[in-house]
Amino acid sequence: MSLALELPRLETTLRLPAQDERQQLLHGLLQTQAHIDSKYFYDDRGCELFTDICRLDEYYPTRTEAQIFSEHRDAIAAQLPRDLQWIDLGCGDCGKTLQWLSSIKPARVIGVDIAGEFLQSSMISVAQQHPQLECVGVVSDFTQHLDLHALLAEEPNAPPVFFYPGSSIGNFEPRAAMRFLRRIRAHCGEHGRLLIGADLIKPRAILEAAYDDALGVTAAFNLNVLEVVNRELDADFQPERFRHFAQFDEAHRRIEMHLIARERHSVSLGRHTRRYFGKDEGILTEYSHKYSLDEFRALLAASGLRCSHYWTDPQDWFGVFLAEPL
Ligand code: AVI
Repeated sequence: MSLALELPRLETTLRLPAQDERQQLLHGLLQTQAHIDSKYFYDDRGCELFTDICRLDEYYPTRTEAQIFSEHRDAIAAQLPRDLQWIDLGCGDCGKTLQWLSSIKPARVIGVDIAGEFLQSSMISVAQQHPQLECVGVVSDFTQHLDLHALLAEEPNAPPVFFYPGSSIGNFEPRAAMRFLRRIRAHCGEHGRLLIGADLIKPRAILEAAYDDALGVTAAFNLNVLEVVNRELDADFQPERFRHFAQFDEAHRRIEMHLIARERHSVSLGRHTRRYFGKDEGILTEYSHKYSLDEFRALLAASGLRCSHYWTDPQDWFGVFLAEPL
């Protein structure tokens, strides 16, 4: 008898060739308002730093969402369809999914993430802990292209439940968030559901501290993106010539993260391109939108989804929303 575990199935649906990705990154850096897509935060070092952020006193979203999940897990699970396919969008180490499996008893788990090697090891770990469960990994930049129709159709009697925790939806601008939610909606059929976490609006001081912590972990996370760009574009950013800046923009109801040039200087962005930065000129690296309960339900409705239930913490700092097709 063999005790070897069969490797979980892994599919790759990355669309853009690396060269096009680099062109987009370069294009963003050459705009008047230079910007870097926040997906570039998450190299190995960036993932480690993000894990550290999630443990900071000031960064309340992770632990507040975890409290909501642990307090209401059974009530949430009771609202989900039976024999579901659980799709964890941006599953990372699948740590959050693992906490749900005994309550939801899915027919199968599909982990979706952009980081292929990491995804494979996460799916192996889920399969080891739940040997009877079918596990599929999908390597995908799902924020740009989400097409799981063929995969989900393999189990026509198992409704999909999309799991998108952590308030990652806040990293989209509202119109892009709506487009993304509509793509999820298009996979739901009649019985599919979306379980999603969103960070809620709260006093500025609490928001700004969460994105500019006293230990400087968020600053290190933000500056690390320059190391990623250096590798991607063969550029020569010197992170010490920039400083981290995070501010709540009241009008757009979002935290904006920037890297601000400490002095006037130029950076080579590969062999043929230079970009000049004036003193105090910034590179936009992230938006993190905050919603009221009503605003988030309205966003779901505008995306073709009805919020059937929601759960919050006692301070209404974070919301977990269960949505179904309208
Ligand atoms: C991943 N995302 C939900 C985080 C956020 O809060 O917007 C990323 C982050 N950026 C700085 N701190 C955390």
